[in-house]
Amino acid sequence: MEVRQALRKYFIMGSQNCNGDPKEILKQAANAGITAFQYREKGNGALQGFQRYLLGKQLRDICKQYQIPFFVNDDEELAEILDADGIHVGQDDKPAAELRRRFPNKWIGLSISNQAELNNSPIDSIDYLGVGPIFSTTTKEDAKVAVGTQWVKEVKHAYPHIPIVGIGGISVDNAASVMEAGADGVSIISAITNAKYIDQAVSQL
Ligand code: TZP
Ligand code: MG
Repeated sequence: MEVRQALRKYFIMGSQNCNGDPKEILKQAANAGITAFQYREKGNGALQGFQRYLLGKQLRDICKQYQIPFFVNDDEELAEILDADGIHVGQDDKPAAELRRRFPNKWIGLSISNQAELNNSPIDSIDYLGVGPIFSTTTKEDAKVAVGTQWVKEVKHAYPHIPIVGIGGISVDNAASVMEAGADGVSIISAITNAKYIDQAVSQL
C-alpha cells in the first residue's frame, strides 16, 4: 500500500480518548472503513508500562486482521516491539533523520504547525506530513493555534510531492474542506471516538 492511500481516513486514539473498550471502538472503525490507525497513548490517564504495551499489541492485532496499517505515536521502542508499519513524531521528538536510520522500512510521519517548522523539517527523511491543528480542538491539551485549511494549501504548494494529512478538529462536516485544500487524507480522534454511531461517522467521513 502507498502511504497516500493509508492517510485517507486515518484514525488516531489511545485508551484516554475512549469511553468504551478501545478494542471494540477500533474494530467498529475498521469494519466501517478506516484506512490507517495510530496508537497514541498519551496525556491525562494514558496507560504506562505493561498495560500500554498490552493494549498496543491488541490494537495491532486488530489492524493486522483488517489489513490496516498500524502506526505508533512517538514511542520508538513500542514501534519496534509491536512491529508497527509506521511511527509518527512531533517537533519535540527524535529528529526524523535519526529515526530514518533506525527504521529504514517504516513509514515516518512528522507534525508541522507553521512555516518555521516546515522550513526546519527534514523532508527527505519522512513519508508524510501531519498538518494542523486545522480547526480548534480540545483533544490535545497542548495543541498549537488552529491554522485553517489555508495552511494545507501552503504546504501542498511548497511540497507538491509529499503526502499530507490534516489533523485537529476534523469532523464529518468539515473533512471535505480539508481534502479540497489539497490534503491526501484526514486524521481524526474525537469525531470517531465520541461518535454515537461509529460506523456512520466513518462512512460519512
Ligand atoms: N495533534 C494536533 S491536533 C490533535 C493532535 C494529536 C488532536 C486531534 O484530535 P481531534 O479530536 O480529532 O480534534
Ligand atoms: Mg510527540
